[in-house]
Amino acid sequence: MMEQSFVMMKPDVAQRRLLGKILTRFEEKGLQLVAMKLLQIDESLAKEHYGEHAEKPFFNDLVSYITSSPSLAMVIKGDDAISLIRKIVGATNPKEADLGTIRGDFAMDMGRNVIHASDAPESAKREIALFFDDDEICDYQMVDDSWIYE
Ligand code: DGI
Repeated sequence: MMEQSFVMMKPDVAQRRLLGKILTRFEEKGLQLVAMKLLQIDESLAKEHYGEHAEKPFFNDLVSYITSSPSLAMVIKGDDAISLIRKIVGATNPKEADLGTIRGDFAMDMGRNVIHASDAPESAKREIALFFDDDEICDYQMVDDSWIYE
């Protein structure tokens, strides 16, 4: 099923000049970028995005990490994109993430795990709406679709 997922490269990625390298992983897989925005996330947006973790001991550190420098927010589309992107991203703890995944290859610590990706259709919908207006999401055909999908 065609799905859209919310994906966000966290502040360490721009700082470490890895934005292009990580974006390439999604493009090379055959996924389609339909929205993208570099933004400095403020405290209220960070707290809303990570609201489910408000009571966790790491919450304040998570909010200060996410607000520390610009992040790259994206909407990425493809067949079964939500679970597929979670596989490409790897486990939350980079030390447990398989090599070959983004977190497995580019990160060391849970508190610097470089990327966020929606974990379910409901969270994708909520997160996309939090970061993008409807008219910021592009609807367009890729010329290589028939070479990516059978
Ligand atoms: O969906 P994920 O980002 O893989 O994981 P999540 O929704 O459970 O947690 C959101 C973020 O919060 C995660 O990317 C890193 C941080 N986090 C989660 N569990 C811990 C944590 N940070 C620390 N320091 N310790 C944790 O146990």
